[in-house]
Amino acid sequence: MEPIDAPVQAPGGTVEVHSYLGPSDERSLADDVLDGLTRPLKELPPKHFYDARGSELFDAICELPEYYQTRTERLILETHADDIVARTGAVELVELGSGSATKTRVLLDAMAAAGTLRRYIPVDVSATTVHAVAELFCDEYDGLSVYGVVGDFERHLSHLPEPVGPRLVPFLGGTIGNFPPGSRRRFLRGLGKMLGPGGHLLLGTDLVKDPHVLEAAYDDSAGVTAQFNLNVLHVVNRELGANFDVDAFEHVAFFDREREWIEMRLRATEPQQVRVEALDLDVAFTAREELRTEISAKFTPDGLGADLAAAGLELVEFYTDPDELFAVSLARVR
Ligand code: SAH
Ligand code: AVI
Repeated sequence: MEPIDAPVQAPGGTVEVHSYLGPSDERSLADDVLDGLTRPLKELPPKHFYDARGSELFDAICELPEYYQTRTERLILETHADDIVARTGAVELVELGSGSATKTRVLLDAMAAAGTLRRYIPVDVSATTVHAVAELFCDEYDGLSVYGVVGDFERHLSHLPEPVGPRLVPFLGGTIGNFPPGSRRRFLRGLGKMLGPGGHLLLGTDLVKDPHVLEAAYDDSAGVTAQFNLNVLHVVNRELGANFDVDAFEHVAFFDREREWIEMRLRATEPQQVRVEALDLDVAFTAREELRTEISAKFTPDGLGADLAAAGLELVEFYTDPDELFAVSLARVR
């Protein structure tokens, strides 16, 4: 698709946002729904959570007492940002699944302090967050050039501009854990190709820990994660003319100890017949039948090293917090 916005000169620097989402992405939701709802274990991929409301709900999750990930990853970045910038000499950040990019400021501040900061490239399927972050950071960071990409990081990374110097690619929040293990390695291998000369990946991963702590993080007492989970049904209702009775589904989250991942599901509380008009599809749910909406893998340092090695990447530094709840890995092409 053609870019939708022309560059704009803003007080702080330049900002441009390019969108690569179009009719083929409505197709992507349609294909995922058709494929996912006709499987023996019904499933929808997590990227469809993030419409404007889903992105807001995710931001609310990040503030929850039970969701230790965000504050812990921020602490790790605050502790080591200067080291990361010194080791990489990064002049630009290409952030995958940037969302509202609150932790990214820590890196941008360290780059600004080192005098290397030139460009920020947020990449996200959520158009609202890319636009908001692009405007905000362009205003806040003097002389920063922001090149926003509204797109799918699994399909649109070939549209990125050429690096302007050493590139750092933050992929934070543990989003890599939302890939199943096989595609995770394939995706990481693909990232190696977009790092450019001297480029580094900065990968945030949640670590294996007490299952009660993990399960509480995905089933908070205020019910925000339940709302986030159920939101995907609103997305399908709105985008594909479906008639899910959202109130007749309940949120389920459990840690699969064998696979070492959290699974989120939506369970039908009673039998339900769902019509998806845009697909001319009728789907039956039996009472208590579950729809899987997300896996969120938890890592061990060894497992992470094996994934990076299998993807042709080498670990440069492994940063963690004192309680070893979360990790941020700096890696480069081997
Ligand atoms: N990096 C932020 C946000 C994490 S939430 C943080 O650490 O807090 C995951 C983000 O990835 C969301 O903003 C979501 O819209 C985005 N996302 C999920 N799947 C995506 C995909 N396939 N392509 C691009 N962005 C995606
Ligand atoms: C974005 N992603 C890594 C989050 C996670 O923890 O898997 C999404 C999320 N799902 C429930 N709570 C948060």
